[in-house]
Amino acid sequence: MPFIDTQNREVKALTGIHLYHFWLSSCSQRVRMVLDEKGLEWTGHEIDLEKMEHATEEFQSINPKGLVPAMVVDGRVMIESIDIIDYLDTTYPEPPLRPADKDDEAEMLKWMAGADDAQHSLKLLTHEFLFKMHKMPPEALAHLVASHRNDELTEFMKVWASEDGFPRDEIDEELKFQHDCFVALDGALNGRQWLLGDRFTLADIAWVPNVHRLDLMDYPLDRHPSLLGWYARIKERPSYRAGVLSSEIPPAMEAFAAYCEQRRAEGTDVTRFGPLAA
Ligand SMILES: N[C@@H](CCC(=O)N[C@@H](CS)C(=O)NCC(=O)O)C(=O)O
Repeated sequence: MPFIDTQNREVKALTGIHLYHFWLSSCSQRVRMVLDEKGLEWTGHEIDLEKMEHATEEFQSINPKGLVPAMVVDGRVMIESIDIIDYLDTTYPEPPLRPADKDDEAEMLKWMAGADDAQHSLKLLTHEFLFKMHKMPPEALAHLVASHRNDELTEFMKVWASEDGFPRDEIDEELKFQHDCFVALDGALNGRQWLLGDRFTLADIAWVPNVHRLDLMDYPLDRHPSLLGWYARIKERPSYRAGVLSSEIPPAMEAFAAYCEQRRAEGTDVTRFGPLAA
């Protein structure tokens, strides 16, 4: 299993399952859902990305990439949400969140890798269509650049915080990427309850935070009816409530909705970009 080394003595001394996470992080949401599906006891450590707690020396000594989530099991650190949920399902097999058939399991792993590949696109669209209402102040950017060692993240933030923000063609491209993913998901879900058929699996859990995020941006999910039906079924699951909804902060959700409304009025909402504009 892909545990990584840490020199953090306090973390090495932890017992049980500990999750370093953030309420809005899609990668944290999928881990919280699996923990709930499995009925596991865990201790949460909130890493507030808005307050840049992921840029502290302490957090970077746990996850050298400075990203959430990071899970610690009996003093051993694991990062990467897809690896974490796979580990949880193999280590705590009841109830199973994978198909019994090996070919189906390979298909499930492909869907999970696809959800992970969509992370950059999801991040860019989130910053454009939800977070842009609060432009990052120069001093906050300077602090992040000075203290965070993940160059990919700091370069991304520099473009986002710049006067021009993300170039239009990049936004178009990332929306096309998400749209193509949704077309593929919609096709796979046609006539099926879950991505792998009758059994709810890690593939469904890997994807639902991404769909939820696009939903927050007011993406017209009704263009993908089978995906929309699947999303409605997942929303009924207690693990969705526990892993996604229960940690949402109402004023933040209202602010996102108001910003989407503002962009709709300005004619700059998601439906004006990429394939959605066609
Ligand atoms: N592939 C990683 C991606 C982790 C990641 O990108 N986490 C995001 C939240 S979902 C993060 O920490 N972002 C920091 C930031 O946006 O400043 C995983 O699946 O765990």
